[in-house]
Amino acid sequence: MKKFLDLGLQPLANSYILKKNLKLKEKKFRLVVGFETKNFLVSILNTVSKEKMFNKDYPYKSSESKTMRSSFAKLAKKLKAKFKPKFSIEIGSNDGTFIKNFDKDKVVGVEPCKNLALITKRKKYKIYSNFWNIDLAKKITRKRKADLIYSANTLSHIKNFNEIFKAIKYALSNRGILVLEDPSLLECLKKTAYDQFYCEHLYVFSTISLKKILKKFDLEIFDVENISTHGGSNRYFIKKKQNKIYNVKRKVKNEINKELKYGLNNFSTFKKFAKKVRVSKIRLLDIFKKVKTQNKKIIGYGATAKSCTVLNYCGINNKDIDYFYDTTSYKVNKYLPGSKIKIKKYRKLRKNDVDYVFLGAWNFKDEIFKKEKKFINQGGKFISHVPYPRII
Ligand code: JHZ
Repeated sequence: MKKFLDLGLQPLANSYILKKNLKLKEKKFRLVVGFETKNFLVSILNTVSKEKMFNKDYPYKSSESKTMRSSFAKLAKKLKAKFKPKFSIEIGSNDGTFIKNFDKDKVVGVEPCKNLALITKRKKYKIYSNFWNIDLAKKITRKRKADLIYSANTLSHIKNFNEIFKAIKYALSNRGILVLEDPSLLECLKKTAYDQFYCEHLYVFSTISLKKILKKFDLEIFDVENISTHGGSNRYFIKKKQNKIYNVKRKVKNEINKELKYGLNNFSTFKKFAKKVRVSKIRLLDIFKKVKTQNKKIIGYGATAKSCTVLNYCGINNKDIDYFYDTTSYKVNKYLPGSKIKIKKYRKLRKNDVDYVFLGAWNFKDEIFKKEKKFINQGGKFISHVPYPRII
């Protein structure tokens, strides 16, 4: 593992602080990112235990954005029509935004965060509130194997590949497919979106790295789609090697060629990226300084896990940003880890209240700009650090 990026001491991204705990010392870890030359895998070096990150108070809910709700609904419709799964499993079902598009007797969810599992259980879906592993795979598929396993923004959060993919292979029926969706390393590098790295994102996958990992389990990618969610993700369609129902599409080779052309197999590419990250920090701080000297008020929009990395890496705190707006009830009235910026219940932006808005949820820029059209028309401005620090 060769290190290429040091994002400094970071708190746990989704550990929003209660007011009464503001004075307590936060647990921090050094966020260092490295490249494994053998597998071309990019991952963070110091990891935090899964139980610390994914617990009964997990704050992130997929249903908070219209973009995700409609992306999941559209995908569910497509998967049902194309693959006709009799039984499906979702690994990391969050608050049920995806599985609610399936019949209750044809799907189960796996969600270790008990508060989220409960939301879906209340809607009468079968949810296993455990971490995905081989024992659970055996339990779930005792009577029937899965024709579809879906997992979005979850496998990049799990450390033990051996257990994970073995369990997936075990749980899949002979015609079964695995559909994975995670942020794309290529997009992350192209956009200098270094905030894709935080405690939960152990990996940011490339197609070339995933292909190598899957090979060890006799699994292979037969199709890939570039999708816009979470700042640019890849959706992989994966099957057992012996499954000959689906041919490997040309698109897979094209994606691999695109990544090789960009140099995702070369350490020097990541050294260059790290340099761009350092420049991005300087430019973002310049913008904040400029705006602050004009006595303008800055607030944040979308108290994302990603924001944690940016704010703590750049040393931006509650002196620079008055507060954040977020629609998630679990986050409201708490404080962002490290930077200790208060999170307030979302209100539509008004130019009378605020001049500049730091876009923590830059991945939902289109959705947010649509919602805040009035503020923009009134001359309100946004600050974004992706793909490069700028005022919009
Ligand atoms: P969003 C989380 O990351 C954590 P985060 C996790 N590790 C992961 O991989 C991704 O999700 C999938 C709010 N919001 O999706 C809602 C508004 O307030 O970028 C959310 O708190 N108003 C599992 O946290 C946040 O922004 C809005 O109009 O980086 C978005 O978080 C919209 C659209 C969102 O993920």
